[in-house]
Amino acid sequence: MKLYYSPGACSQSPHIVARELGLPIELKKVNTKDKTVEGGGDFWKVNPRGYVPALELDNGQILTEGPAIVQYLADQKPDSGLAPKNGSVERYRLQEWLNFLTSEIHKQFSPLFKPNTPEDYKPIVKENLAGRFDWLDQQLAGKDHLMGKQFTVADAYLFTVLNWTIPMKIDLKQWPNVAAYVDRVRKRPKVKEAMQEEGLLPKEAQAAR
Ligand SMILES: N[C@@H](CCC(=O)N[C@@H](CS)C(=O)NCC(=O)O)C(=O)O
Repeated sequence: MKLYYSPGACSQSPHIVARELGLPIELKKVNTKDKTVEGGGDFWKVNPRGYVPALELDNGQILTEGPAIVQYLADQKPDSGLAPKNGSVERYRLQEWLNFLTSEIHKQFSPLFKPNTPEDYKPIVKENLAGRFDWLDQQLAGKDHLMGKQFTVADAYLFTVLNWTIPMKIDLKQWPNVAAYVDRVRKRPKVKEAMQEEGLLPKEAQAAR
């Protein structure tokens, strides 16, 4: 399989998941501005909507939308625990989280990254995100991960989007459970590996953590 990604973007979530599962995946780096693929290729032809992540399956089909991709990957190794069994109530709980993360966190961040967003709208965006972080902080109280002890694909997604608070200068210390969660997930060997592979974590920094 090939994963089309951009460093630090939401595609980091399926990248982490693939590594956690030990699935061999070829990484294809995309320039999301000019829609080119490193080494040659037109990304518009891979995903006509022009955004990462996109997963090329072994049969050549292209699967898009992060929440669908991470579940597909986890289902390649159903005993991994990265996604509860299909059809179980827990699986719907996972999907509840994935939908919350995609619509209420990921897409709330998006205007902060867009060059055409008016400056005076940005504080409103941050205020809306703060409200979601309040909720997350309550949900993470006394828990290692979103669904409890077990790390799931939802954690790969949440960790990825919470990292965007760094460039956006949102201090997670206001939400102690969320801050502790990010620190916990960042220490996972496969998470470190994915960040290093995307060029986000130099070797020295990795050793220091
Ligand atoms: N609905 C998509 C959204 C993906 C998305 O927002 N991708 C961003 C990076 S985080 C992107 O590639 N943006 C470039 C663009 O839209 O031109 C999903 O959940 O996978």
